[in-house]
Amino acid sequence: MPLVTTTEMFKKSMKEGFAVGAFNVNNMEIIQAIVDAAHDANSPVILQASSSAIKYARINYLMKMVEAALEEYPSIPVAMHLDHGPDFETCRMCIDAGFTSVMIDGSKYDFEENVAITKQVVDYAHSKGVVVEAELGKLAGIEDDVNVSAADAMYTDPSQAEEFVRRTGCDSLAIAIGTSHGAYKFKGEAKLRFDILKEIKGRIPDTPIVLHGASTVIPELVEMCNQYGGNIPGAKGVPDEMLHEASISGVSKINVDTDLRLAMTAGIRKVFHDDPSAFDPRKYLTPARELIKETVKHKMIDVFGSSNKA
Ligand code: TD3
Ligand code: ZN
Repeated sequence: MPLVTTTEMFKKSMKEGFAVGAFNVNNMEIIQAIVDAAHDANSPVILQASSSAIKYARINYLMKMVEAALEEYPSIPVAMHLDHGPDFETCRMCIDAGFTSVMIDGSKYDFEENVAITKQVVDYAHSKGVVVEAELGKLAGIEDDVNVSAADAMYTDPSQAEEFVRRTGCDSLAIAIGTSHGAYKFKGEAKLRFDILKEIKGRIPDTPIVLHGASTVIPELVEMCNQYGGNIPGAKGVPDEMLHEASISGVSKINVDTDLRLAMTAGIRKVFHDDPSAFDPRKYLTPARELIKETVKHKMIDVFGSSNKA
């Protein structure tokens, strides 16, 4: 089937209590690993690219590879999404290039400015049949192009969320309940504000909720990186149990990038460690691709509950 928007998958996710994984892509191996996993799990899937990923891979290459994936797996619903769209122009470029979903991240602005820029993107996107994710509240940590210090981290205000969705007409809303981007999410115990999620869900029950910064920072992958020459001490993410809880508590989209990066790096490091004479990219990218696929499958089947929901 052609690329789909997230509308139907989110409707199903809210009705049946599961979350759809949104995985960041920037090269062929990552795209293949994710759609192979979606096929094996019979799961809907969202492929997403940030503006820096688009700069890296080039938009036409990304779209052509995604097109190839659709041809390979015609029965899997796939949405193509812009992650953290920084401005109207970038959103428009992606909409015009065939993305079926865009995020406008106005969380760096004050409330009124966020409403205004989001509304501008919604008007254009909807005129082209494309859906829009917006963000209210601030995540701590480092986003690809955005740098928000932990002190600025701000949970989403539920009453503001209601007004924001009503005034912008956005199709889904990313919220801040304690997650953050990258490999260092928590110093001590992992803690998410499920009480805030519940309150938001109570006020906007029909709006799909999105969780950013939701990688588990899978300990086995971190250990594997470190065992084979890496140095990533003290990394910590959101435990699987909490992501599962979120999946059955009204979160419809869960974003994962860091775990894919770790899987790729761990796979490549192991080959170089085991065989320092290796220099055929296929030799070190094949196990890396396999490790990404297993990581994505695990999330779909064991954590998000999206398997057999295609
Ligand atoms: O938007 N993203 C992906 C880009 C952030 C850079 O890692 C996410 O929300 C995923 O966050 P995580 O937990 O994978 O870093
Ligand atoms: Zn994000």
